[in-house]
Amino acid sequence: MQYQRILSVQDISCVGQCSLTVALPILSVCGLETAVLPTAVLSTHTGGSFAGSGYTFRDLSDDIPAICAHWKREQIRFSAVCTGYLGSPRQVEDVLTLMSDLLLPGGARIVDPAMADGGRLYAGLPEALVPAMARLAFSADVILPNLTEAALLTGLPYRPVCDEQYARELTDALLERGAKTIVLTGVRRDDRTTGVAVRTPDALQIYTHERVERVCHGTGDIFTAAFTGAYLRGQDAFSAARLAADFTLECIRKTMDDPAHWYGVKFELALPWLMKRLGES
Ligand code: PXL
Repeated sequence: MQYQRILSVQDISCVGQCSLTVALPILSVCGLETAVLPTAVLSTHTGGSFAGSGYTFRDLSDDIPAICAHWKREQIRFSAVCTGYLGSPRQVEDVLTLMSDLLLPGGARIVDPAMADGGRLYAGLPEALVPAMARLAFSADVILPNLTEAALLTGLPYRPVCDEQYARELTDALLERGAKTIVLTGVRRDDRTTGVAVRTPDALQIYTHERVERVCHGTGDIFTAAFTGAYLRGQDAFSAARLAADFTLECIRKTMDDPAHWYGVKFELALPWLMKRLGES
């Protein structure tokens, strides 16, 4: 594998095992040099009991253009840009600009439109983020929406249970709007299983695996980081999605015995598993 430098663009939630604090270690384990562009610094993430708890939020939007201009002057370039939680339409515009300025020719644009779950936008995010995120998503090479985000990006109704038919409807609508490769998470055919659908114009493939009965924060970010690592190491999208789903499940398993650990998953304990699986592929 060629050594690659990639850029992860999302917030730092200082406590909460999500966004940059999970992406950086996971991408490093995957053998990728990972630069970061923090979009905001929060004391915690905004999910679960943290919503309405008085978390701090320092918006770093004013710093982003100057950071990117410095990199541009220094001819720092990236073989991929991977984005997650963004706080405003303005940040989305800045990400579109940095992708055209700082990506190497042929560089990958990987977008997790991390803005919603369970049928609702995350606490504190403006409605105007949705059309902005749609512009970013439909310019990307790979997008990784959950069901809520896919529904918001297409305007189709959100349904919490996703059979193959609904996965096809959502991904058809995403393809029509310009998506290229779609990795749709939360594809749940029954109560015991869940899975991930990988859709290209040519095919729809679904990987189904055991469903663990536990609400887990940050698992979308963990899935996206593991997918990105495996994909940039040369795995095809379906193999990378399968590996990322297995890794995410492993992270949840490592947390199951500790109900007090509600705000994230103990992904650190599963990093050796990830390294081993990557070594085998
Ligand atoms: O895990 C997604 C995420 C990332 N960043 C922040 C969040 C969330 C989800 O709630 O609040 C700040």
